[in-house]
Amino acid sequence: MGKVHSGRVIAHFGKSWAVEDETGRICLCHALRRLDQPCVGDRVHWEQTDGEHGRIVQVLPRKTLLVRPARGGKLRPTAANVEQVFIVIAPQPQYDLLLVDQYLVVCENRGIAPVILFNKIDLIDNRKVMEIELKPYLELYPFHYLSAKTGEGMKTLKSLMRGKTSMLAGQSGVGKSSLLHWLVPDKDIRVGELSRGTQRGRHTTTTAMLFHLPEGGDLIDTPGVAVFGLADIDERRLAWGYKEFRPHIPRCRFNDCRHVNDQGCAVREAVQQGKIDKGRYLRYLKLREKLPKIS
Ligand SMILES: Nc1nc2c(ncn2[C@@H]2O[C@H](COP(=O)(O)OP(=O)(O)OP(=O)(O)O)[C@@H](O)[C@H]2O)c(=O)[nH]1
Ligand SMILES: [Mg+2]
Ligand SMILES: [Zn+2]
Repeated sequence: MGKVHSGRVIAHFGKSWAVEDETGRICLCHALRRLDQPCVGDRVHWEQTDGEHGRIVQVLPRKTLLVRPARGGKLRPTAANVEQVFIVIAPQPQYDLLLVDQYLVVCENRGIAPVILFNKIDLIDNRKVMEIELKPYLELYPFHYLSAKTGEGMKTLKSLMRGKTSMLAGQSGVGKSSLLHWLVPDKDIRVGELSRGTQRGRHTTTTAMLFHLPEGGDLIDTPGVAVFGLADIDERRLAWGYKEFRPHIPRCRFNDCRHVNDQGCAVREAVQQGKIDKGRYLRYLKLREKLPKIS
């Protein structure tokens, strides 16, 4: 047994993990088989096996965990200790509020704070028109405008990310990579270095990776959006993930109220009274239909 070091997993390639120690040195590690599979963002204990290699001997308790579906109906850890998710929307491609709600529900259920970023604000002439449709979101969550093209709002974004572990989410084409470019100027250099170490350059775009922000804090980039799927969300969690439903749910007549057309549903009543936005409620019903069916 060598000396045990502390570190953080900054990239995951198949059966090996790049672990960074306090001094910034990166070591490629494998993991003891009995361990819960480590993932990017994990804080770990590891020991050196030879000059450049090591072995993860312990995964420290996670504050939050995002998972994705894997073979055999299992869930695989994908990003750990993410504190906030920035949900990026844009006027082009036209934002999809059902998808935004899905991201929000996953964040709420995973204990992660969501922030909504409206990117490509340079394409908008009149913010007022759009704000009517987005009003419930402006009221429920932190909401910021920005442009990765002109740089508007980037200073605010940087300050929001300072000192925390964040992630960007959003449909294809909204500008996540463009934002990442602003936030992590030396991203490509780091990715290149890690790829050389693992001889897996071709695969880097499919690898989850953690980047340090110049002003402090970290940003995790994961390929695809599988971590925001509804694989582990059931009916009860879905309703709870609509945070404005929460004060009403305990007042539903039945404990197992589905908030659909159940008698004495306080959520529906709140919708009728205009206390809950109707659009959000209708999207709740749609997401409910998308939930994996319990057999
Ligand atoms: N006008 C304008 N265009 C932008 C802005 N941000 C990004 N774009 C453009 O939008 C397109 C898509 O941007 P990307 O950063 O590749 O989007 P992405 O979210 O990474 O997309 P995927 O990788 O497919 O998920 C590119 O042509 C960008 O130049 C912006 O603030 N304003
Ligand atoms: Mg991209
Ligand atoms: Zn109800």
